Amino acid sequence: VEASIPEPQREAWLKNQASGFKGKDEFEKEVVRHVETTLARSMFNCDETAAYAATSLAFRDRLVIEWNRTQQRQTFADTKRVYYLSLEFLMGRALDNAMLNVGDKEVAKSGLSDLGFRIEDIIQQENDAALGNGGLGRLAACFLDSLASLDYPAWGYGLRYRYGIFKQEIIDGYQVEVPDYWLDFNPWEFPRHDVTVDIQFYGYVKKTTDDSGKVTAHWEGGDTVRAVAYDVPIPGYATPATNNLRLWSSQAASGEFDFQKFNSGDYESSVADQQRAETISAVLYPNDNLDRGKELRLKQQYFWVAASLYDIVRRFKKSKRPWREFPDQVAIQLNDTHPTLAIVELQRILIDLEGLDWDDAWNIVQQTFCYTNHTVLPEALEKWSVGLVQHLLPRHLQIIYDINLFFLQSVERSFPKNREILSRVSIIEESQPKMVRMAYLAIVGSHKVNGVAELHSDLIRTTIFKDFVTIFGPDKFVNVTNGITPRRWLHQANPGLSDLIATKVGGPELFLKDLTLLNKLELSVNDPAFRKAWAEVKLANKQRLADYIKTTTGYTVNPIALFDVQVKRIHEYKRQQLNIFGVIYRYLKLKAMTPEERKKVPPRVSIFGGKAAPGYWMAKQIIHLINSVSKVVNNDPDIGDALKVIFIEDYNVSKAEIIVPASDLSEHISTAGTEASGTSNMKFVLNGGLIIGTCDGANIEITREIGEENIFLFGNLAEDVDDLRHNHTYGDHKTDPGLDQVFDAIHSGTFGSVHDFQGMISAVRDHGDYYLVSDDFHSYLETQDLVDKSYADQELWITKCITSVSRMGFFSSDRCINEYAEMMWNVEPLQPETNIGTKKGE
Ligand code: CR6
Repeated sequence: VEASIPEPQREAWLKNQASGFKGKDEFEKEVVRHVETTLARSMFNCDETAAYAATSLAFRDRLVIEWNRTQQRQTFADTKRVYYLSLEFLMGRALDNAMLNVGDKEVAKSGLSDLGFRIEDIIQQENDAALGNGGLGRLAACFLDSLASLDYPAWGYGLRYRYGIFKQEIIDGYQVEVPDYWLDFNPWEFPRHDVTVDIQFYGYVKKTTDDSGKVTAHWEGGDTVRAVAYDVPIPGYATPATNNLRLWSSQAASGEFDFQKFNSGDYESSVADQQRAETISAVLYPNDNLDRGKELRLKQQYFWVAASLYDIVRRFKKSKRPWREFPDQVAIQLNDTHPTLAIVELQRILIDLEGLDWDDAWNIVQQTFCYTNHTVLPEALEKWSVGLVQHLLPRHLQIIYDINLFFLQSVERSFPKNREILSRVSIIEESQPKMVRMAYLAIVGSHKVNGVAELHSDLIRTTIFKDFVTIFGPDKFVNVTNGITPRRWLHQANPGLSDLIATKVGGPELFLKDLTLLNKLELSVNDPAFRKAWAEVKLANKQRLADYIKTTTGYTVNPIALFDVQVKRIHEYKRQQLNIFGVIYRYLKLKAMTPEERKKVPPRVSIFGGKAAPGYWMAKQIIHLINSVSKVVNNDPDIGDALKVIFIEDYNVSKAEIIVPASDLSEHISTAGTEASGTSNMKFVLNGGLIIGTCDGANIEITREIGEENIFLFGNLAEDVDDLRHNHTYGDHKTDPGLDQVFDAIHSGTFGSVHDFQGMISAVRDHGDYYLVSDDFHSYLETQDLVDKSYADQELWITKCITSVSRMGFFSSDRCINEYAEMMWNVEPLQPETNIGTKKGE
């Protein structure tokens, strides 16, 4: 706005403004231009990497124009914006998504073919942007897609990790972690060397009193690290709207090195300072649903939160509005408790730097923030030691104590003589050492708190946050069931199915923008041609996965077999151990059969994939067992096609795009009450696969939508879990006899040294079976038998699949984002037609 071109010269700009490709020729011209000029290559040395680079740059040019226009439009319209603060954005690849959202994939396909390349190979060249662990990070990515597709003025804020989630290699059956250096060439980011914020750490607090007696705190001394913005355009689908994801990178505040140290010969320490600063955004912590309390992690959190808030506040201040209007212009969503310090930082800015009274400031803070809780697992609830916060952020600790004091005083007024409740809800846990409970701070500083599926939202209201419901009333706690973007998870991952659906519901631009239109499919459920085409699409997807398995593992799997898939982070609560124990049981049964009997058994391929946190010993044991079973079963000549066990290495977003469309059955079998929502369950059903699952997370709402007859539910209910656990410890609990057989086989060395798997067995037999594997084992096996019988009736199976897909409209992340917008953020879309970008003088 400041460097606006004067009116008389704008003519020249408008005349020369770039727009989209006008057909294939222009696309080709752009690719060749980028190869020859940007990359300085030619047709004599243009490999697939170069072709990927040039294609991406050609598309990027298009995105950038709409991106700039969108930002201008939002600035001029001066409406409320949403800021989605997330430490994780598991974006996957960008090129395919850009082509589809912009709508020129066909142009690119034939253009690339003219130039001598296959579009599939070009797409494969891109590294995944894997800046997340699992569901939470992918949810953030789906939300960005929906926010842009629905024209909401929204920004994402995150960290630009130099290393994303590690790459997993399987060596001798064990997980080995390899660093993911993904940035060698990333055309999708724009460094903004002019957008920097200096972030302070450590130091001390000084208080001054002015003539009127007003006390002001000053945070002084300590270290400074510079945050540099990197912007990533987020194109909406079938709209020109292109939002911004701003990722912060850390660097030394003093420039490249400390020249004084350098000149005085202390070269090493000047480089060390620089490296220390860069460490902050160097690596994503690889833990899913686990809080480790490491100092560097807290530094990451404050670095990112402080830079983002500075940016948001700077943007607001340009509007010259009074502070009380801040919540009318700004909604900030906290994705889990990771950004909770933003609450404290905004309060600090308002009282220490802007001079507002505590109460006025706090009112603004509460009206600005909303918090999403993603777990009830105690080991995942963030706590920071008071000592660490004091050391790193001395002023913030004081503010946290004040927030807590005023909060507890208000609780005391409402619940006099109730000492118990005060200690239960205190933001400071009076333990040794004292801890700051981040979830409580997030609740107190927000005006809405949401869970991510109905069961989960009920659980947080009645268990971990029960007292807060009593204090604030029930309206503060809402449910927004998670969703997924159908653009990536149907259209991009499964073009065959998307095209087939389009023939029945009227074009992708319709149902990909309103997924409830899928319900029209139900009219075609008995149409023989449609059913046949449906089955062909599934088979082709299975063939594609079979080919992938062949090239990556060497094993041949039969695409006619039932593909039974469990891909997700490896976790005891997700119970991959239940699955692999079930597989072993099946194997033992097959071994006991005659060859004739075996021939009648419906063939199955059990497919696993997922990463274990590097320090999670039990999860690594599970991976090792799966791989050991795989080796034995797949090489057993008695078994043949009846059973194959596959572990797919390095599961990530791009692999999910191959795996999900190929599944017949997917497993979502967490101990009831532990999986907050799950989102891959939605992806699998949307792609025409059925689910075997527990009554947990979003499985319950999937059942409500698609009908009980279309899902294979089993196992104990969340409400019974506590009693069952109690019984393990105090009752006479016996391991399930089927499971005993499995353990005996492991003990006898069938899958290698028992020693390697003893921990998994002991967890069930000797340590209280916390995840109820034994309690659910029988019901799991019975339900798997039912699956076999159902799959044998292919006609009925296909009916179930088509019916389920037709009823999945609810699970679009568009529905989800509209719910957030209405219930929590109070923001409206800004339609591109209201382009007032030519307003004079601005
Ligand atoms: N691990 C939940 O466990 C949920 C996602 C997104 C998780 C999972 O059930 O679908 O969040 N929780 O809401 C956390 O990361 C804390 C996850 O991905």
